[in-house]
Amino acid sequence: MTVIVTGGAGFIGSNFIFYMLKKYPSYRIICLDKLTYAGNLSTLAPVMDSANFRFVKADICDREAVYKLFEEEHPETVVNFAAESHVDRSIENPGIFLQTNIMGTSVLMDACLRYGIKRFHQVSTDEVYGDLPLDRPDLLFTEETSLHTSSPYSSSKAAADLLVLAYHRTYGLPVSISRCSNNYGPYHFPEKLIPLMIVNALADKPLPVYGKGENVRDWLYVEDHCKAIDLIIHKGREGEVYNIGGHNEMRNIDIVKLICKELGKSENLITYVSDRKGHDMRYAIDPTKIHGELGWLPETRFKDGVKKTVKWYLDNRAWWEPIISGEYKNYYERMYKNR
Ligand code: NAD
Ligand code: TDX
Repeated sequence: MTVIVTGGAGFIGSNFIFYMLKKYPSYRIICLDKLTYAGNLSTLAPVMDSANFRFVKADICDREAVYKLFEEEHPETVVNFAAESHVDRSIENPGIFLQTNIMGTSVLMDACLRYGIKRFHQVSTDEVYGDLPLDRPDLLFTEETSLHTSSPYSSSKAAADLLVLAYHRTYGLPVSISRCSNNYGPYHFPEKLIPLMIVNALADKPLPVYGKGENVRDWLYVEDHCKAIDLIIHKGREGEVYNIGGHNEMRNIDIVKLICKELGKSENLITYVSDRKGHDMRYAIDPTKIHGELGWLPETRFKDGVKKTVKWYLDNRAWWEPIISGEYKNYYERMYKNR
């Protein structure tokens, strides 16, 4: 089986590639990635020379490059992780989110139609459901929850989801969609909450908490997400959406305090800053469908996953130090100075 993994030089895509190469040594895995600021070729160094792995630098919006790759490789499966993924950047500059997340997805599906495919899997997000109130813990997102987006990022992901379902209904493309909650783990780009707090705390820099820090996210260790996608592409039903989440709701402020504790740093580093525009209050996934149909359950408990993640950042400074000393510095200034 040949699998194209788009966005495989990013956080979740790279973890998925490692997972797949280990679990299915007979599969051929092709990573197609544009290497934006969020893509890092050094992440893939451990597998770059594997006989059954190929890396191709290309933009999913580049029809010619995508068609050429399909012609060369004739993949059975495409898993689309490629996206602009950071909400704060989408608030600053929505255009590239629409381009990559919507147009890029349509180019990939056009290639699937043209060359034939067994499964196109779209990696989506719980953010397409909008948010839930803090005072209704009984409410969770199911696959039937209506789409109700808040940011340009989540709107672009919701648009892509609708397009994927339209290609299924109109052209019969064999698709599936997964909507996962917040991931954490190795290779997470340090613009996102957990890695940002770890690398700032290690440098004794302020830990910028948006608003009051009461917003809630449902955290899942990245490997559990990879296992869920593996199950969906092999056993999930065509045309279906599967929610993925670990019943692990945490307030941002409690996560930041936990990271301080793990690193032996003072909570005095915590600095409350002005809130994100349109900030979603709470996400919470109901994973009943994927559990019932495919037997998926999260395996890593949050307290173990956070310990593993903190240790990974301590052991892998060579991965993240070059990142935060480059263009990231300008981003950080723009986003956090005078906030
Ligand atoms: P990421 O930002 O770490 O990585 C994105 C990757 O896509 C990078 O390697 C980047 O170079 C590549 N890319 C961007 N634009 C591209 C283009 N036009 N052509 C080819 N490659 C391109 O993102 P992530 O956190 O790993 O998220 C991966 C996917 O999972 C995204 O679709 C995201 O919406 C979804 N998701 C993420 C989370 C999360 O918590 N991080 C949760 C649910 C869903
Ligand atoms: O400096 C910060 N301070 C802060 O308080 C940052 C970067 C974030 N936050 C808050 C905002 C959110 O409430 O922490 C929470 C998590 O923020 P992010 O890490 O930016 O993630 P989120 O906005 O929840 O989106 C993530 O989960 C869903 C991913 O980035 C998306 O790609 C995914 O779809």
